[in-house]
Amino acid sequence: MKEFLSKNTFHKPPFEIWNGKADPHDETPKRMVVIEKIIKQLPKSQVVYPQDFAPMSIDLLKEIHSPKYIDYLFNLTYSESENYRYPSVFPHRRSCFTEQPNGKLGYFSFDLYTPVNIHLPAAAFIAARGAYSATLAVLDGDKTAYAIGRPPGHHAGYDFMGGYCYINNAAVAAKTLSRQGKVGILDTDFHHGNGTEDIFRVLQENESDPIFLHISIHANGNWKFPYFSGQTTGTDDPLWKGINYALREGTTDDQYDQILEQSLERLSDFKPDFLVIPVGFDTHENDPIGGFKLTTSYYEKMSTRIMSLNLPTVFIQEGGYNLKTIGDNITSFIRGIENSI
Ligand code: SP5
Ligand code: ZN
Repeated sequence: MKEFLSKNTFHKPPFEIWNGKADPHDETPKRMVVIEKIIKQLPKSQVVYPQDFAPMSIDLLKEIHSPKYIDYLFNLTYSESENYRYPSVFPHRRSCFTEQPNGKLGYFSFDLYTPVNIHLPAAAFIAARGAYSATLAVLDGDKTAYAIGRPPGHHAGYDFMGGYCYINNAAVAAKTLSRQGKVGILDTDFHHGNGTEDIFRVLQENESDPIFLHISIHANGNWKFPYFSGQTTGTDDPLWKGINYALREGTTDDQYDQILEQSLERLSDFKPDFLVIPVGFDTHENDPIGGFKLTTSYYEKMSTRIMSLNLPTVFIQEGGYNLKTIGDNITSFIRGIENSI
């Protein structure tokens, strides 16, 4: 399998603000440096670097994000410096727009974890091109491809950034695949894929026969970030809104596996032509910001189950923050993929 690797080591947010204080930022360049070392040694891996990524038009991004948001993001190259800017004030529910730079960032963001600087647009664009290139590989006939990059994407919504995410890489993949068929998206990151859900709700509002189905399995919002979304959906809820499974603290391999099986059944009922899988290893038992109890060997089972749907599949890297275990976890996950091709 080809792995499209975007390390973007120049994107280094110095801290995230938690409870009014600066904490070390968990989404570090080291994550991809560790992963690179590991995947280069895997027998069937073919690592593809940004210089060999396909060219991608910014217009594609305006099909999944609002043009106003994308213009804001790419103009940061002209308005910002090397210093990262953090929002301090957010619009409440009856707000207007502002051109003031701190206000504008607050308008397009939802947290204090996702700062911007002059280089941010380039980093986010390269990661999105990794997702696009992986998608083209699958459209060209590869059974699977894996965009392993940062910054991640699944918290970036139609017109907002947050949760370390700026451009929704999974939505880039899904939108591109939809040229040739229906797309099922199954998000296995620890956190709710609120950005991806938002994008496909906007694109498919009230659509009785949607071509995208978004399913997310994640930590309950009453316990973990991003709090304001992702409660378990009812069986009568319309498909265009997506499906959510909100799980509790301490979820084990077996408990997760049951939910995964249910999700795959729902996906298979939808009869997709392609799958997009945003993957996070922050579900691991030793993740510093997680709280599930998944084991390293479970990731092989997880990817084997996903591959059992026997569909062309694009995997997209999202979270996973334990630098000591992320290498073993991705190795286990890729083993399940390679053994199923
Ligand atoms: C892609 C992804 O996994 N984004 C997750 C962003 C959630 N970040 C939550 C950070 C929680 C605050 N940190 C508390 C650390 C205490 N030292
Ligand atoms: Zn996550």
